Amino acid sequence: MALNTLADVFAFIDISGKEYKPYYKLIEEKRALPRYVYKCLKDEYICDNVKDKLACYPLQSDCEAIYENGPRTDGMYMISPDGRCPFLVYCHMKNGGWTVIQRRVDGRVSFYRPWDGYVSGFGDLDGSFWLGLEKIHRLTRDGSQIYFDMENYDGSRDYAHYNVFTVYEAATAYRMNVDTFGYRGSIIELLSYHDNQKFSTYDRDNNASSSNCCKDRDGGGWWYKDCYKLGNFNGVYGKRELGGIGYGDGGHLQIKNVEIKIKAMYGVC
Ligand SMILES: [Ca+2]
Repeated sequence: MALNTLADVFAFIDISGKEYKPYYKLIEEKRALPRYVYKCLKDEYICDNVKDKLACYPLQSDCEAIYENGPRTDGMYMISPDGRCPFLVYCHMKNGGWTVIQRRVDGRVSFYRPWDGYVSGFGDLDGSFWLGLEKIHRLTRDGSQIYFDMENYDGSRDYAHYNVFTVYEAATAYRMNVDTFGYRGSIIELLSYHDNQKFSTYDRDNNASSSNCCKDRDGGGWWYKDCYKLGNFNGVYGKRELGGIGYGDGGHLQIKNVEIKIKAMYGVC
């Protein structure tokens, strides 16, 4: 039995339809499913202890693997990239299954968050959210594509697609590596400006800028350098000036909505 969907998980832990609903809400709002699943498995909340059970009930490693195993519907799925603690993600099943790591569609979720928030993730997987650096690291450690899907204020769309993207482990302050090989996009290539940068938040300034890119520019956490080109996607929603969501290319270009998604890379190196 594969635990790909929420329904699979709840079937597995044998919760009736009635009891299902409040926990579903809990998952959406508090991201509390793993702890609850473990509890139901009569286990401690220690990832290693669950490993054997995960092996018995294998999770898929990402949205692409789920896609290849059948489900083709956009939505929330349970994954484990490495056999360790499973977590929920939002999958875009167009073009073979992309795992969404960030989305901005409204101002209901504040992205001005401290380091710990950016590490563990926050928001609503159905709405605006940041998946979390530790999860992004686990998803990209073996190399990943990354796709930025941007909606401008005039309704037009832009994109930027990289074939090589990795986020390193916590000890490196989640340093990011990007390669421009095979870059495709409707905007000029800008992410390489951030290559090899550590992640910064307002309470953890890991960048070369003499300013605090987050505090001074309302940035919500990024692989800032001095401070950004691509981009300020975790900036203030709806702010149409410096500090708002957007990117810099000799000036700050505002965008309304953005979605960032990843998929394993292969056949490009
Ligand atoms: Ca700084």
